[in-house]
Amino acid sequence: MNIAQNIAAAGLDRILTMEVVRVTERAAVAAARLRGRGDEKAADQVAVDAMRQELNRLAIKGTVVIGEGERDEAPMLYIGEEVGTGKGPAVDIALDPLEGTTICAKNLPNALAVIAIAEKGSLLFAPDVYMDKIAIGPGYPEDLIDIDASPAENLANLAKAKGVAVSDVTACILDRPRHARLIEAVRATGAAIRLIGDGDVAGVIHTTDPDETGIDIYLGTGGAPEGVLAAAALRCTGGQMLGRLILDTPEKVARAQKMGISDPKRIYRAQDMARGDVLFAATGVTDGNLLDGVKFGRTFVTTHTIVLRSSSRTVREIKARHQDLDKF
Ligand code: VTB
Repeated sequence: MNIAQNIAAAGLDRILTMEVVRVTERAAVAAARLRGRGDEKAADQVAVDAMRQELNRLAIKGTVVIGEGERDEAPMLYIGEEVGTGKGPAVDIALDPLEGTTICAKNLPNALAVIAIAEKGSLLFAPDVYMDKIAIGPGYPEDLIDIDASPAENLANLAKAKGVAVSDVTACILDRPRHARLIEAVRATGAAIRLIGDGDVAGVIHTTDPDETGIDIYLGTGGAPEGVLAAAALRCTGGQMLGRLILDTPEKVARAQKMGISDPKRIYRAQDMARGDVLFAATGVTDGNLLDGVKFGRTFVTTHTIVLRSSSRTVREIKARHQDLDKF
């Protein structure tokens, strides 16, 4: 085999791992210009435009499978949109140009520009419904978490495996009225909770580095598209995640069925939501626990990106100083 064949046999083109950084960088810079302006829609729109432009420069034959919405509701980066130059490997793409539009509008921590690229047919085609999620970082025995177990059981098992008291464990949960009982149950165990306003992709990723982020476990219900993005990241870093779509009306069951989901109660593991070789990149828009936000200097712009690849499990952090400001 020559080098090109070797690379092809190894899954996605290695060069893509580096190229993809520009896509999230560009979206993050665009969104960051509108940080703290109170206008979620405008921030999202500029991030979408920027991400799409940069994505269309990539040498891929890409199809958006998780995007801004259905074709009739999202003019750009809609589900099914073909992206890239069309000359290159056929890949599936899950993206969120601005994960945490409200966070960005309020200039709070952990807004991200996010993308996952996988071999064709290997990302879960998830409808835009809620997903029940539970996730922990790497280094724990398989099947330590159980989506049907009580929070007390999951927290006790996690604490035991980590070798600490339950009161030394921190759970990340979206601050929503629907989580009132979950929050109460977690607090009853003595564990701490980090409540987040939005951004559960970041919330799940934070479990992969508890020493840095202070978060051991993610619990609760968030968007299914965000679930697939988070699963893609976990496939690359290690860690465990379980997700179950909440298909609580016949209409949602039918929508899911149309997307190829025959078992509405199926529990997906990270490796079921993002199979095969997966690339994941996220650039910080606002400062966060793992990534710094975009910084606008007098003569350059600084971005901070994490790039992950499942086949090699390499975690790259790329801090870029952009001196050519015209490119944004
Ligand atoms: C989460 C969060 C997102 O949606 O998935 C959440 O990660 C779920 O929906 O940032 P609700 O807001 O209805 O709870 C976001 O907040 C926005 O996409």
